[in-house]
Amino acid sequence: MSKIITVQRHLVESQALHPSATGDLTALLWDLTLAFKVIARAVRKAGLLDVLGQDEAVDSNASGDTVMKLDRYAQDTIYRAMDHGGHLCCMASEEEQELIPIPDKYPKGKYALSFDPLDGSSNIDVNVSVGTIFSITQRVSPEGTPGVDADVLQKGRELVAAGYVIYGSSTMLVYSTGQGVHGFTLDAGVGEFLLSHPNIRIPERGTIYSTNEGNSAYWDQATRDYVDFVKSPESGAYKSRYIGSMIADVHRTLLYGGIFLYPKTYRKDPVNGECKLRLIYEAAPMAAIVEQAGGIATTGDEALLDLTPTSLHERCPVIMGSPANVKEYLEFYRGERR
Ligand code: FBP
Repeated sequence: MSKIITVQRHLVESQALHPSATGDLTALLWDLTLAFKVIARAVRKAGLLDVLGQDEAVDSNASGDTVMKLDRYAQDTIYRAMDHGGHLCCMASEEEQELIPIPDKYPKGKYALSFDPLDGSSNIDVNVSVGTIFSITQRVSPEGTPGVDADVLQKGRELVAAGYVIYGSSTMLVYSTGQGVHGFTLDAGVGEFLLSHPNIRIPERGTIYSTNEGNSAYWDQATRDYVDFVKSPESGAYKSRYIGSMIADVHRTLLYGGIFLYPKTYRKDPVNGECKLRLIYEAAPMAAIVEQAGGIATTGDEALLDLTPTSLHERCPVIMGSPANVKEYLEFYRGERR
């Protein structure tokens, strides 16, 4: 019989590989998994509980997006699970304009937590997979003091941990602390995340491309040429798959291979263009997972993990997936192919 490895056991065993580890990061991630279980239960019962639909209490979030009740529930659940453990100096959420301080009554820890409480919120009411994305940085501000923006505004290469939870046909936690990417499936009966996908490696090449082609008229010419190429007989049999939840589209790309693109569009600003996905809450953590699994994550011009955010709600172009597919895209992007 195969070993039953809970995420807690995996965290402790991974920690043992770091002689200097104090157990703080392990305890932080441990606390987070409780929040994920509570959110998973609410998502499972979303149709029965009064958590579907728009949150009348709050009109829109930091980025002007409609806030759904389940977003708010997920936000509050993570905040309440993480504010008192003494591991964090601050938090940052896609749903909050400003940095979230740790209450005065609680100790300030050495890490900062950034998260998108419920990614894919436009899919909540139609029972399509949604998820929570998180990343952790080591603070740069003085020990014991309240955290500041700089603790969160760090390039993706500085992340000490990143991951996501997908609330789909099953609930799965996928995370990395820099020692590979590992997937755990929630056994609701036992109430434990059990190791089901150890050491995930993205396939070298895949035949699935994932993007919102509804935006294609507003893409740069190179991106349009690339997508025309993957749709052409010359490229062989590519399939188009787009769920509209980054977490679900990237999770599929991680397991099946292929490419996920949310490039810049030149709709609102024909000169500079605009981006949809957020660097801190969506792009950097997913890029950390994809790169750790052997894939490539880029803006087209540079690696996503080399971007240093200058504001909490900064957005960026996102192209990530299997190395062969992303390299092919970059050949078009750099004008080496048409
Ligand atoms: P939220 O985090 O507000 O849900 O927005 C992000 C997102 O839903 C991504 O998950 C997804 O990839 C993208 O927006 C879908 O955008 P579009 O509807 O323009 O295709």
